[in-house]
Amino acid sequence: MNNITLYGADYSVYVRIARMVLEEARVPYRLVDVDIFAAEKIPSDYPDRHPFGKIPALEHDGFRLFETDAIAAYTVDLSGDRSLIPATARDRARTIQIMRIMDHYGYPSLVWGVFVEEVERQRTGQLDNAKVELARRTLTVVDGLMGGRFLGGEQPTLADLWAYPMFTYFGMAPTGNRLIAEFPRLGAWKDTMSGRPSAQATRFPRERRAGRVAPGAD
Ligand SMILES: N[C@@H](CCC(=O)N[C@@H](CS)C(=O)NCC(=O)O)C(=O)O
Repeated sequence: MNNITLYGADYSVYVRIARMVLEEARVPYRLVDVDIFAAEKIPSDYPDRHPFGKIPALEHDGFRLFETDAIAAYTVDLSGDRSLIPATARDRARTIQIMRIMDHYGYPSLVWGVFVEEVERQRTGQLDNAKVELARRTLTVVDGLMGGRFLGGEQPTLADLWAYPMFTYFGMAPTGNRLIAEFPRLGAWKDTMSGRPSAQATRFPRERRAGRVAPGAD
């Protein structure tokens, strides 16, 4: 099982989701850096791995796969540990529902509408109100669906691994941080998730930089 390669960048939300699944499932892998936003650095064969030009992509013994969902399902099957996927029909459906909410409503609003605008592009005060409202609605709905200490119940599931990287970027933006504070259960969940080894092993470069002690500081 130790010849799994994941292609992608350590700053990417979807690469981090795939990595957190691999880490939680204890499936060894190596990460090959593909910086999808730096055209000159993308390997010439990458379009064969991902014809839609996104990250991540995976290769295992010559078997190639892309789409984070498919990578997650394959990882769970390889590991033989199905605890990331709830056993009952309703819990499983809820988990999938939260994953798709994060894909379709959370990613465009939390990550692109708030984090990228406010932190990467420094457009504080110029956010698209519709995106901020979509982010607030995403939090309201996920908070309402939350099944216990974790999003899908009392154990971590794929829903947590989908949402956590998006919430991490969102929480780095002042607007995101303020919005999360309106939902104490989600705030507590995010803190719980941040302590998991899978989250620590896959921290975004921005988190690693923020955690570094400035020279001269004690
Ligand atoms: N549906 C894809 C989405 C992956 C995705 O959007 N990846 C982003 C990085 S987080 C990307 O590659 N963006 C490059 C682009 O849109 O040009 C999946 O589930 O893997």
